[in-house]
Amino acid sequence: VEWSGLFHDQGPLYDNHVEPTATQAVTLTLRTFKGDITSANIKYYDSADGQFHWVAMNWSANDATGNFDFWKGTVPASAAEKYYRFQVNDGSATAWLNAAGITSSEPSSGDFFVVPGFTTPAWMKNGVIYQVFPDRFYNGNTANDVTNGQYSYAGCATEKHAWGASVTSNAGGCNSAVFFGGDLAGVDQKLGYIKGTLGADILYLNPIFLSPTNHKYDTEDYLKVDPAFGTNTTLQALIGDMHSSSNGPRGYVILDGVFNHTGDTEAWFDRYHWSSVTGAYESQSSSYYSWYTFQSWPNSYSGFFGIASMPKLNYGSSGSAVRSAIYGSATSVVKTYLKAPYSIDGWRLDAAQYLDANGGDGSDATNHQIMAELRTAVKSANPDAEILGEFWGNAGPWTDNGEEWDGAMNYDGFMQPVSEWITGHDYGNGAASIPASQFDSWLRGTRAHYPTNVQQTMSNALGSHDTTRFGTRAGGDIWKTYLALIFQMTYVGTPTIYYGDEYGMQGGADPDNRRTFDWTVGTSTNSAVALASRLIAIRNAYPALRTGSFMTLLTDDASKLYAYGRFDAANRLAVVLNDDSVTHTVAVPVWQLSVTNGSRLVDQISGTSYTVQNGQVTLSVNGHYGAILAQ
Ligand code: ARE
Ligand code: CA
Repeated sequence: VEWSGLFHDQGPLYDNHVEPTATQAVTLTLRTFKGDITSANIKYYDSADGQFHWVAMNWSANDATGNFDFWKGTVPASAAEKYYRFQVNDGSATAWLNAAGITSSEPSSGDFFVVPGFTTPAWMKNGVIYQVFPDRFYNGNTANDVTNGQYSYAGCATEKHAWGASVTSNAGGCNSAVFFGGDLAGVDQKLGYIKGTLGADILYLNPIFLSPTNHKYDTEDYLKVDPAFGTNTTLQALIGDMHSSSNGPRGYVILDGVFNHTGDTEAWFDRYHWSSVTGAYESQSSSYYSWYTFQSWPNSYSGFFGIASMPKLNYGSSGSAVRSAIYGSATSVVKTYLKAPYSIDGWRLDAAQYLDANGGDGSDATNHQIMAELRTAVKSANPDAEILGEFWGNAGPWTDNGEEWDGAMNYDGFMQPVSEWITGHDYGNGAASIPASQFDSWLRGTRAHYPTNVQQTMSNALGSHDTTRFGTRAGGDIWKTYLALIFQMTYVGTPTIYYGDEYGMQGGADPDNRRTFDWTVGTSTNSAVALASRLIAIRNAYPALRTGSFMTLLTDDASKLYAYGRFDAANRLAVVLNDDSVTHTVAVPVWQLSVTNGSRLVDQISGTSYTVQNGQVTLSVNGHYGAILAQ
């Protein structure tokens, strides 16, 4: 069997129902070299009966170039989740194909998923996220800036610093009480930049509810926007302007849901006795006592990573008061913001893996039960809302049954491989840059963790408020940001720009990764911003870059080149990336995409046009740059 002819994924040309209902059978297409095989089978596991089943495939057609055969087979409809792989035979040899790759012996993991009834939001698949850490983006209202002592009841002196001042020079170890004045009015005033200049249409805001710290991951009141960021009315105005199509595309808003823990100033806890409510910390007969978990009241209690200012919520069992307050009831936090007058479009679930009962760490079935209930609550308020979990590894346990999250922050399937390939930053594969072939197999392996509709809504960021800045990993080389942006905007998953990464903002670990946005650099005339804007426009122009197939075309470890196809019924694109510091001439095998000789392909970045000869396009690509060839 010629392995280089074999192809299948759940793109529109290879799977007729990527999000099947329980009554839709799924017809799968498998590609082989013409005449290469004598038989092909789908072997699928059906979770309803716990058995494997075989479906013989039939030859169906050739491609337009005559190089390939297409075989088809159908997995019958049912409500049950299924997993499939292919077996192909050429009379003497057998090969196996699944999402993890091609093998000569049968694989035991990495199968493609069929999850009937599971849909993820189309706007998330087709959008671009811009992530804002509100205190540091833009000060739109100086009247609400923090005043010294504003949150002094929380035990740390509040400090207002000048825009642009270093974030590392914080006094007294109270890093989180240092403010710069950014706010929601500022974000609203800069939507022309986010939606207009860049073309991003999804706003993800780090926490905005009342809390004494700049990051606000220690919530004091979930139903109140922090006064230093604005009012609940300011939030409504910002959401309204994101939803409006008058200042750019119709947009969406995702808020940070910090539901594993509250702050210790939350009235339910009230460690500093400011509230008239009797909090759990204040009395064992408090009606909120059971909302937290005390090992020894009052000073020993479960918290996020044991941090005293972040006491963990005790979710108890189904129907508990905490579950009801956070997501269950009509007036719960989750539903309040999903409904009018806010109408947010999704929640990013902070530290989602840890939500649990009785101070547990989330590693048992309780966490999944809570997440499934939370999904039901979210979708009941808005069926089109996004549930984006925070997890740093394989998030499959929360996504793959279609009952919990829609997607997750993609650290191990995007940020880490991109950084290891382009910057050599060590995430476990040594200090040197990994070869293109390893980059490709890393990407394939992590895609295989998820159903296709989850892959398409994974949040693909170069960095976040929890990591070093990509610009710093790249050693300040803006060309590495260019290359990373070209990959990000052409890869599978929702591109996510952490404010400032579009111009290569520098920054080390927390809190230095939260510097103030430099509005003298972040403008349409900045070369990286202009490239990001161009790339988003290209992504928006071609559905194939969002929901099309992904096919590896070339890995060249010596010259550090990588090329892949993105395609659907309407368009075939070939993306070429050069991770070397010098220009290379590269012959891209576009025959793999069934592009015919004599066809003209145009690089959507430079506008240069090329003609296909001998099944290839030959072009010269600058170091740390790329091309997006489209027919
Ligand atoms: C503050 C200081 C830090 C200091 C820390 C501990 O800024 O310098 O090290 O306190 O004293 C929020 C704030 C942080 C703050 C923290 C504690 O944003 O600035 O740190 O609260 O007060 C793990 C968790 C994951 C978590 C990351 C940071 O699993 O949930 O650690 N991320 C979320 C948010 C954070 C937020 C919180 C949680 C708390 O995104 O911003 O912090 O609400 C591996 C592991 C992961 C681990 C990851 C990173 O990959 O597998 O589990 O994530 O490393 O460490
Ligand atoms: Ca302000």
